[in-house]
Amino acid sequence: MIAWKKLTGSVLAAAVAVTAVASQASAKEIVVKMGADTGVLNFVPAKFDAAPGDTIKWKLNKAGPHNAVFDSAKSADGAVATGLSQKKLLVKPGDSYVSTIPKTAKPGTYAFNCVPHKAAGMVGVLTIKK
Ligand SMILES: [Cu+2]
Repeated sequence: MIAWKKLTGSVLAAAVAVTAVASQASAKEIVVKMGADTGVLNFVPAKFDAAPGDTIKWKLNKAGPHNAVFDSAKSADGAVATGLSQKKLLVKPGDSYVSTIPKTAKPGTYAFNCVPHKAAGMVGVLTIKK
């Protein structure tokens, strides 16, 4: 009886461990600051990787207004690029919006920029990896 209880306990522990690993592998949220802490017109990070199902939280940090618009001509999948775009300008620090990478998104690079500050170099690249 004691042995059976021990066995049951270890099976339960194994099940919990598997669940923990599965949740680590599930969708993550990437926070991208719009405007560096120093006030420089940058996305931070400007280059990052994500997987289908992940979300990108675009958060106005400094020196707005900013937006985040993907260039469909410079992206692996034009329709996905359009869907990820956030054209509305954010003005207040702390304001944010979220883009969700579709489960069916084609892997590759996706170029984005802040429309008002593109010429100033506020550009970035998302790489979608399976
Ligand atoms: Cu901007």
